[in-house]
Parts: sequence; structure tokens; C-alpha cells
Amino acid sequence: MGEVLDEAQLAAWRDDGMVVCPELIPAADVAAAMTRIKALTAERRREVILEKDGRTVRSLMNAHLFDETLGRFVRHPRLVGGARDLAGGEVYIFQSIVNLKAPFTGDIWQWHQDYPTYLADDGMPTPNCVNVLVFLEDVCEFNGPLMLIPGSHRAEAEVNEVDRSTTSYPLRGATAATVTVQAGRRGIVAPKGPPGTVVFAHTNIIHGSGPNMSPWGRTMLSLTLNAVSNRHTGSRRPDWVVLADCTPLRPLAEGEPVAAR
Ligand SMILES: O=C(O)CCC(=O)C(=O)O
Repeated sequence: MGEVLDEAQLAAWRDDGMVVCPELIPAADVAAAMTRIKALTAERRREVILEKDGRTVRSLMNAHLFDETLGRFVRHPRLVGGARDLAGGEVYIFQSIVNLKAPFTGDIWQWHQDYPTYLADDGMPTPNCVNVLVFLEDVCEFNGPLMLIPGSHRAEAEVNEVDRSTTSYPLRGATAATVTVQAGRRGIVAPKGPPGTVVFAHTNIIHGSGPNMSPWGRTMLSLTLNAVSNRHTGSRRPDWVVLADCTPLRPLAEGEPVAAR
């Protein structure tokens, strides 16, 4: 039994490379975060990434650094505690990205593993790092749910070329051959659920998402919490994309509200 996750969830992490926790975060905390995300993405600032159409907001980078409510949200004890259970000790924020997947125009995330980028571009020694994905809006089959391949966290970390053309966000995609082999073993899952649901995902698991053709947004926080014992040694990406500070994250107290006072 960990701080947040039980034995069955810890076993799922080892076997699947992912754990789904329905409604882990209270609705009031999610609502407070969404209010700030709406305000911040209305600004045109460096940290707001647009889709290839040049209009639709795709992502908001590391907003926990400049927004008090989001700075508190990323310290939610159930997020920090769950990541500490999986990383086996103290964690720090490597990166946070809010992905909005806008109605009708939200674009895809190619199949990829996160770790090859962290290894090749950011100097992260091992994949002992947790991607904490928090549903901030309802996720259903229609609005571009995140898809993951259970068990693929054990696959080799493939450092492929950076793909700068498929979407507006550069990443090292997984090959079709690798996805075919890995999905052939255990299939693909696409967790769905209400706001507050959390997916803890291993940084080497293969994942991606399709376009959002629905009239419903799919805002999701991707909070990458790395083990302090696995600190990265220097990223070649800019510091507003990948953070240099490896200070252990201090959680809020359980029940302490996220909304800034
Ligand atoms: O938001 C998505 O659909 C994908 C997010 C993702 O790929 C990531 O957090 O690494």
C-alpha cells in the first residue's frame, strides 16, 4: 500500500505501465483549474501553443510557474502522492502541459513514447518518471481520448527523428512497425471518464490520440513528475518548455482547496 495507490494499482503499474484512478481529484479543484486555463489561453503568450491552423489553442506550457491556482493544482496530494508511490520516492516537476484538444479542430498526438525525447534531448538517465494525466473535462470516445498500449513500457525506447511536420508540436514519434507489434500483444485502451479522473502513465509507454471531431472539448493536464534520484542533467530544449529546477515537490495538505485565495 502506498500513499495513494493500493497493491492492485501498484501491480497494474508494473504489468501495464499505467493505472487509471476514476475521479481522484474533487470537482471543485478541477473547476478552479479550468477557470484559470480559460483565462490564460485567451492571452497570446509564448507558453500558449497553437495548432497548425494558427488559431486553435493546442497547449499551455508550464502554467504552474506563473499562475497561483495552477501552481497549487500541481501540488495536489493525490497527484504528488500517486507519483511518489510509482517513482519510489521524492519527485519534482519536469514539465507540465495542458492539452486542450479543442472541439472540431483539436489535432492529433502521434503515437510516441515520452522517454526517448527525455533521454536524447533532456539528459534523463532512466524512465523512472511518471506522466500524470488529469482529465479536466469529460473524456469520451468522441473527443479524441488518450490511447495507450498496455505493457509497451517494456519496449525499447526508440530514439527516432523529431517529427516537426505532422502537428505544431515537435516530438519523436513511434514507428508504425513498433505500434503494430506492441498493439498486437495486448491491444489498445482509451480510458474514459468524468473530470477529475487520473491516468498515471509510465514515460516509456506508447500512447497518442486522434483528432477531436466532436463539439466537446477534451482538456487534459499532462504533468510529468520525475524521481529526484533520476534528475535530468541538462536539457537542450528551452527552459520554458523543460524546467531545470529539480527541487522536490511539496504537496498541499489533503482537503486544502486548490483555488488561490
Ligand atoms: O493529450 C494527449 O492526447 C496526448 C498527451 C501526450 O502525448 C503526453 O502527455 O505525452
